[in-house]
Amino acid sequence: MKKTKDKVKTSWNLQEAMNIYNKPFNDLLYEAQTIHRKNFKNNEIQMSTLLSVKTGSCPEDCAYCPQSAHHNTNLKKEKLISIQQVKESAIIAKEAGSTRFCLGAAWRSPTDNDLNTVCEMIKEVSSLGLETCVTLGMLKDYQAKKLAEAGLDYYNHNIDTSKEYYSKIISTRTYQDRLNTLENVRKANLKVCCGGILGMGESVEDRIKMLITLANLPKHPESVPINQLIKISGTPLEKEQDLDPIELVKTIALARILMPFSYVRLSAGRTEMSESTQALAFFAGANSIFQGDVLLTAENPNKKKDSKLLNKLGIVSEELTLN
Ligand code: SAM
Ligand code: DTB
Ligand code: SF4
Repeated sequence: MKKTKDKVKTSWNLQEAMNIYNKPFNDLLYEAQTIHRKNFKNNEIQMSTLLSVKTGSCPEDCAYCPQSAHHNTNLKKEKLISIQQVKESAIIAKEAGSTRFCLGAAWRSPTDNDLNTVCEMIKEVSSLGLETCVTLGMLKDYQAKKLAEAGLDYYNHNIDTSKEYYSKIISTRTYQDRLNTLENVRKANLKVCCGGILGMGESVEDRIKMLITLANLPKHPESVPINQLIKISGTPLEKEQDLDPIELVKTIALARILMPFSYVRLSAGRTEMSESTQALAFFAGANSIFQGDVLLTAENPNKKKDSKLLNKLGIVSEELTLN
């Protein structure tokens, strides 16, 4: 039977969202799972693979990031890699079952010259029958259009946390800068991948406010990555307190309820999560992961470990449906 689409709400307020978040755990998860199975295939998740095409020496001072030039993280810095290297990695990702290939660059914003090269990379990846996503920092409107013309599917640009907590984490750009880029991406008719990081010392209210910002955008992001902070030595957040897994799962459930048709990705930080936490996150509505033993620069569970978990849970990877 064809699943019918409900109307999407983009006017959530804090009290409404808090009332959902504060429901007893089982009620919250039941509600999230009910919405999830109404809108998605019950036991499928979408797989993406990341590739860092330009690593390190980023001028921005994001407190969580190993690639910021402001922190000393022992990272091997690299110039923009070749189109051929991108193609080879994309072929491997496709063979491993990924349907989307995401290129990341440690830039505040791309130069027009670099953007031309990334456009060529996008064409190569697309020609392999993979969805494409890039994350290159801030974009001007004409740059977003150029990416769209090259055939890009998704642009990733995270708001990371609440507007109120943002300045505790990043001082070299504003929340409004982030929102402006997201607007340029939408105007270019690209799909939006936008989420944030949990476990940076923010409050539960900050997390809820972050989700409300996403859910109140004129159109919900098609993809919502929820990252758990990977505590990288040398960054200001290296000694941050561990995130409570129950809070992670509740936040995912809230994301599922507020944005019922968006893919919610259980993103960075899975190496530190138990199988049970990940299983609960999938039950709460997470239906996408990054696969491959590295994210951009940090560790991710390897294929063997992920296959073992997904087999235990009877979850299969979603096939790409071309529209
Ligand atoms: N420079 C671009 C930007 O910031 O928009 C793109 C690359 S940046 C590494 C992509 C995203 O990775 C960030 O927005 C952040 O959400 C996530 N990220 C970076 N370091 C992380 C960490 N240590 N733990 C969890 N997520 C992280
Ligand atoms: C997202 O939200 N998480 C990904 C992707 N979008 C680009 C990146 C996670 C990066 C983790 C740290 C690293 O690998 O350097
Ligand atoms: Fe640069 Fe992006 Fe890392 Fe911030 S998150 S330091 S913008 S690479």
